[in-house]
Order: sequence, then C-alpha cells, then structure tokens
Amino acid sequence: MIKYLFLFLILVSTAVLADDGSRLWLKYDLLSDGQQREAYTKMTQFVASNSSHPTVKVSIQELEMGLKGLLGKTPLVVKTATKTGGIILTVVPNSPSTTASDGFDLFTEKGNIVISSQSEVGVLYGVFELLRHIQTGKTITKLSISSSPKIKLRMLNHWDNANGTVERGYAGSSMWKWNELPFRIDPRYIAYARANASLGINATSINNVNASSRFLTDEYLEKIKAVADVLRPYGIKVFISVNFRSPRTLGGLKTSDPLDPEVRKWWNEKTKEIHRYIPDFGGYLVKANSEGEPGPQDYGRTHADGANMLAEAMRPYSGIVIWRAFVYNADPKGDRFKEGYAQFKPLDGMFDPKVIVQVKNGPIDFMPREPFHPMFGAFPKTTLGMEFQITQEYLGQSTHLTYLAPMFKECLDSDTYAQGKGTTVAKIIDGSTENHTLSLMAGVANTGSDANWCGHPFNQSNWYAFGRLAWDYTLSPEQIAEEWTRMTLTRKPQSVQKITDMMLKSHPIYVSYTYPLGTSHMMGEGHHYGPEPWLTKAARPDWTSIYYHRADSIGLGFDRTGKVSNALQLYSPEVQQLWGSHDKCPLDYLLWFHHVPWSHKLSTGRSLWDELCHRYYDGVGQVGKLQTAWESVKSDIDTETFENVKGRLKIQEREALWWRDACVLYFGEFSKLLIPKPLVPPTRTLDEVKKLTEIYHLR
Ligand code: GCW
Repeated sequence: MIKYLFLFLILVSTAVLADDGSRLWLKYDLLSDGQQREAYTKMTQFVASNSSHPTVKVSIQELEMGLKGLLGKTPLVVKTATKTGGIILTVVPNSPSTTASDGFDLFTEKGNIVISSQSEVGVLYGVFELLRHIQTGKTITKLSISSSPKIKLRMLNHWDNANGTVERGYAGSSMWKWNELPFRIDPRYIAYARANASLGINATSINNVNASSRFLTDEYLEKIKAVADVLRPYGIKVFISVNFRSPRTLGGLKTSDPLDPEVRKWWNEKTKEIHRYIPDFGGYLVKANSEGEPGPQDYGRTHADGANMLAEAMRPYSGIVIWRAFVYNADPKGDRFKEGYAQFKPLDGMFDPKVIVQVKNGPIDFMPREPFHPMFGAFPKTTLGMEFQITQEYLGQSTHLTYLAPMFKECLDSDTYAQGKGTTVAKIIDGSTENHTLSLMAGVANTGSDANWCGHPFNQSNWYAFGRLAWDYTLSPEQIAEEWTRMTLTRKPQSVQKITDMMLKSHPIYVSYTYPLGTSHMMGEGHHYGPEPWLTKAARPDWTSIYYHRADSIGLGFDRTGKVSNALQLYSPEVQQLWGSHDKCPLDYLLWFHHVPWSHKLSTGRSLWDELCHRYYDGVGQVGKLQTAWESVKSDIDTETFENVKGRLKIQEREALWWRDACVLYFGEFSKLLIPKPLVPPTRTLDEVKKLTEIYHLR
C-alpha cells in the first residue's frame, strides 16, 4: 500500500513539474534566488491605479498573476499611492511625452515605479516590460525607459480555415473553435491575447487568405465578434480575410466587378454590418488574383480598383484594407521573381490612403533565404507593409530547430539605397522614408491546437521574435533569443548562453543543408517538406524545382543579370553593383542571380561544386553539434521540454542527411564531379533517396 502511495506521489509530482509549454514565455515561475525576490518585492508591494478601463484591469491582473508567480507575493491593489515601494499606472492622454500613443514610459520616481502612457494599452505594454525585466533578472531599482513601437500595425495573419484546419499549420488544428463560438470562449483565446500583448502585437486576421466567404455571414460575424470582444482589452484588433467573389457567392449578385455600383453597395453594406458587431473592426486582408483566388482582374480591373473599392467601404470607419502583392502568372518563359513588381509598379500612387500593400519579404515565397523583395524602396507613393512567415512552411515545419530572427533581420537591415545609403527595408516599412502615415509588419502565425501552441518548443521563439522586432526592429536576434530563453527555458547563465548560441546558429545551419549558396525552391511538391530537386513537372512550371535551380552540364543557378531574366535591374544601381557580378555577389545570394560554372572558383578558394558539397556536409555536421549542445544543458531544462527537443533534433539530423544526399547526388549527375575529399560520399544511391520522397506522394 505504502509502495503504491509512494508511486502515486512520484507520478503527481512529475506531472506538476513537467512543462507542456502552454504558458509560452509567460511562465511566471517562482524565481529561485531568494535575495533577488526580496529586492523585487520591495519595489512591487502595491499597484496603484484609479482607472476602471478594461485594459487597465487586465494590466493589473497581469501584474497580480506575474508577481504572485515570480515572487510568491501578490501586490495590493489601491486607487492612489500613499507610500513608496509600489507600481503606479497612469494614463495621461495628450501628454507632452515623446512616446507614441501606444508607447510607454517606465521609470522610478520617489521610491515608486511609474508606468505611464497616453493610452491604456501603452500601460499594458509597460506592465509587460516590467514583468519581462523581473523574469529575465534585470534590475528594477533604477528604471528610465521610453519605448515606442516603430511599426504601427503589428499583426498576425492566421491561415486558419472554417473547418478547423490550418493551411501550412504544423501545430495541430486551428486554435479558433468555430463550432463552439460564440457560446463557448476557449480560455486559450485569453492566453493568446496575453501572449500577443506581451510583445506589442496589436492586430490579428483570424482566417486564411485563401478565404471562404463564410466568414462574412451573420453566423460567423457573431463568432468573430466574440473573439474580438476577448481580444479588445488586450489592444488587439481583428481583421478578416475576404474572398473577392463574396458579392456573388454570398450576395447573389451577378458579378463582383469592383466598378459595378451594386457590388460597391454590397461591400458598403457588408462593412457597415460588420461594424455593428465589431465597432473597432481592423479591416480587410485580401489575396486576389493569386494562386487561383478571385480578384478584380477577373473583370478586367486592376488591383488598385479592387483595393480602393474596399477602402471606400471602410471610409466612415477607422479600419483599413491590406492588399497582398503575392501575385504571379504562370509564364514558363518569364521569371516569377519579377511578377509582383511588374503587376504593381504601374499602380504606384493609385491606391487609396487607407490601403496598405502587403509584400512578402522576398520575391518568391518565404524561401529559407531570399534577397529582399525588389518592391521595397521602389514604390514611393504606396504604403508597403511587410509579410513574414512565422510558420515554418519551408523552414523545417515543426521538426527542425530554426530560429528565424536572424532571417527577419537580414531582410529588415537590407539596404535598398532607395534614397541613398541607409535606406533599409525597415525604414521603408516603418513609413519614415516616404512619410506614410500607416505602417505594417505582419507574420503568418504558427499557432495551433497543440498544447505548446507551436509544435516544436523552439518555434515559440519565432512568434516571440516576430513580435519583438515588429515593436523594435533595432533589437538584435541575440538579445531576443537570450530574453526568450530566460523567460521560457532556463535562467542559468551558462545554459542561456549555450541555447542562445544554438538558436543563432540554427538558421545558417538549416540553410546549409537545404539551400546553400542562394539555391531555392527545391522542396517536396505540395507538402513542401523534404527535398525534391528533381521535380520537373507540376501544375505550373514555376512550381517545379528545375525552374529555379537550372542545373545543367555547365553549372547551377538562375541567371538574373540580363541574359535570361533582367530581374536584377529591379533593384537600385548600388544593389545591382553589389549582386551583379559572380565575383562580388555575396555567396549567400550567389545562385539567386548567377548561373555559375561547376568549376568556377569562389571567394572561399573552392570551386562551386566543392563549396556546394562542403556546405551540405557541414550543415549535417552542425546538427550533430546542436544535439551535443542540447545534451549539455539537460540539467537546467524541464524534462518534458528537454525530451521533446531531443527527439526533434534526431528527426532533424535524419532529414538533414536526406536533404544533403538528395542534393549532392542529384546535382552530381550534372556536374559529373566526385564528392570532394575528405567528404565521404553518401552510402545510398539517388534512386534510393528519391524513393524516400516518393513515399510522401503515396495515396
Ligand atoms: O507559400 C504559399 C503557400 C500557400 C499560401 C500562399 C500565400 C495561403 O504554399 O499555402 O496560401 O503561399 O501566401 O498566399
């Protein structure tokens, strides 16, 4: 009996200790250092606020929850501060403060901590900043922080469908329970709102851009209203992705032509109706005339005609229209790289001021490494927003450890030279270069119904990094990784350092064993997982792999310098100079722009073929190092999380090998060269590797 009781106690205690990751980075576990706890407690004995605004209420709740967890002591909540040692929350509308309306000041004054903002949501952001300080072990005795977001709209784009699936979702099914709404509010909606607010994310489009008109029916608007009501106190506005054909499918009209008066009327009324449910509705997100979706071109109209029609409907309200630039025709002779630019360039200056054109970071499609999209810097009269992909469609989905902050930063820091040196992509999208009032950074969400939200425990860091960079793109990937690690995994300095190091290396490692030297788009057809560089036929030529890598007996890569495609000319002369010659082009982008002979000597001293092989092999080797590094932090990591990551690293190793073997064996058929020594040739044949990929296509 006693034996069983003992066993039971063990089971209970491990259940309590195990961390399923559901709390994300808002863990609020008791700080282990008693002295430190005491120091924090001294400064956080009470919270003073006389506001009854829902956002201030949730700010206070967060402080209560956070401090109780971290310090073991719940602060008193009072209306006004009568003594020192507390946190004062103040909203000062129209204050002369230099911070933006949703920015905040966080400072110590007369023995208290003051969090002040022009708005309630600014106070909430300040509260999260203070909690982050405590969670990451920073001092709070002398605070003097003024923080304003660099981008106004910091947004998640969900590709969630009405039937509960998620397009390119790798963490279970949709987190939105449409079948339960509006009657049951899943507590995860609140957890989601808190997580986003903790980063400053202030907008979310709740459904897939391959949109169903269902989301505009009364039935769904009621459901969306319920979600909007939950998110509102956390400062998050709801957007809906709309299907351009809705006036026909839903309204029974004969056309969805944006210049048709009946169609315009339909959208005006629909927009009015949405505002009856959601008065502060964020607006519409539209994928039109892209990958089979309907759009204005179906009626001989332009993207601007379509977007402006919706902007007109939105005119009486604060909402906006976000129109995606991800469009490309299936022209076997063309170059997909140039499509978005070509279709939108004539429209620069024609969009309504309420329209933001949302551009993917690169010209193709969220490849693991792309040069920045040539539209950035080339559309002075259009507000361009950034679209990053947080969900790892091409980046290892939920089995590879790939920390994306360095990739996001590489794009944001890229110099467009649009208005001389230093006109970075970040300075285009924050609106400062061209004086735009609106600004947007969107990330395709990686959230799902998995207990830990994101599948791979480390994928949470990509949601985190996206949000932090949308608030402040000057933060370094290292700083963000360290912060996230301390909040999520461990605060032991040595382990924090090791994990940060793993994270920073992870994207280059992934690129090395999948797409080295500027190769792209060689993934398995449809599911986009694993290698398929031999993919020759698909529904469209620009969905094959050979369209992109152009391997032949001479060499590898897509010549975009003018002979085959003149895509390079879309960039400013300075960028053209940088990337335009074989020898000067950074190796990371080399094969994006050049068809390089196999034996051409690169700046590394190796031939293209040798360098390619070395990178594939090195990538695989580095995954081994990630495994060793992870083992070395074992004692500081929750067991469930440790084992979870360990298992996924094993998968990653197997699949890195799969990529390596597939690519070196396949390209070897063109180069006719041997794997350079001392690298050891794969032990399997190309046919054997191809079989692995075929399995994915079996029915
Ligand atoms: O990356 C591609 C994806 C599609 C996606 C599309 C887009 C939502 O494979 O699944 O569709 O991009 O961004 O519209």
